[in-house]
Amino acid sequence: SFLDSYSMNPEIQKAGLLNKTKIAEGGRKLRKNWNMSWVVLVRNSLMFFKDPKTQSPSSWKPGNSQPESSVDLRGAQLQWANELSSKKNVFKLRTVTGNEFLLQSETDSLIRDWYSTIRRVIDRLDRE
Ligand code: I3S
Repeated sequence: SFLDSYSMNPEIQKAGLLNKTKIAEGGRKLRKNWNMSWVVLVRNSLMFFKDPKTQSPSSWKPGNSQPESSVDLRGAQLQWANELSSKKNVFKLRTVTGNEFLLQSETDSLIRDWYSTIRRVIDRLDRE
């Protein structure tokens, strides 16, 4: 299962299910399309995988599954963005290349944990 590979992979700093939509690509605005995504933080990257619940269980093999997309956190900007959605608990992540994502959870503590974890990675990279 995903959790097995999570506990067996010491490079994974954090992983969990979040609601995600990409709202810009290279600075160009995109139409919102919210989907649940497995978000995995490994070193300096945030990786997005398809929600295993939307796949057949047999097709979900994290060891060999490719992320849908991956975000380099170096130079990224992070901010709470509740004004950008009718949903609660939304933050925006913007990469140096102008890709923008909204991430959201109904669970306050969970989204705050993600925010502060990503914040720490970005701040550490800024100091390097
Ligand atoms: O900010 P927007 O454009 O009002 O976002 C909503 C729309 O993208 C909507 O899709 P359609 O325009 O295809 O109907 C989505 O279903 C909503 O979820 C979006 O708003 P929220 O407030 O959920 O981010």
